[in-house]
Amino acid sequence: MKITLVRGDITEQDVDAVVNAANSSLLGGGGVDGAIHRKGGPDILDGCRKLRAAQYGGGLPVGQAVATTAGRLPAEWVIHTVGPVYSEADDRSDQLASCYRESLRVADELGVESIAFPAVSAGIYGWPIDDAARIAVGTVRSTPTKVGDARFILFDPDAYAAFERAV
Ligand code: AR6
Repeated sequence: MKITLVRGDITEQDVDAVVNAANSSLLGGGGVDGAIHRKGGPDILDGCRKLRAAQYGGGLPVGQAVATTAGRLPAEWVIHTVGPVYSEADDRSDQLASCYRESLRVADELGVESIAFPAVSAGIYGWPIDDAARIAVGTVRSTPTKVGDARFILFDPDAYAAFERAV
């Protein structure tokens, strides 16, 4: 698998699937989630509502991933995953790693060749960026998948630098 780091906005990536750093409600929020719903338009929220009604009445659990279509985004699919809120007292690294593993599992089910990830949990959910980057890169590298092209899309220079160190 080829792993690439990109400075930029995940909503502009021309890949088969973009990963959304969502919350359990799947009904939108700030950060990456807000940007994806704003740019992608109402089809994405429609898909999320249907998933809630059909399968996830109680919300999507932390560490899991599900897909909807991508509306007006250049991508074909949005894979929504719910990162853990960072806690100093409680090591939630396995849950964060699971976000990347489960996103790749869903990508394989969809036959996705290229995927773009944000730094899940590293914004509003407060995960320290170096640790978030290490878990992200390590998990994507070590997960068996048919996805051949994985990109990490880093919004700010600090995040980009942390991912460079992790790679
Ligand atoms: N493209 C790429 N990266 C971005 C973009 C963008 N357009 N916007 C922000 N980032 P966050 P989380 C970076 O907060 O920590 C939402 O309300 C950002 O700088 O989007 O998992 C959800 O609904 C940071 O490095 O996700 C949840 O409630 C990284 O993406 C909650 O936030 C992730 O930041 C999830 O929080």
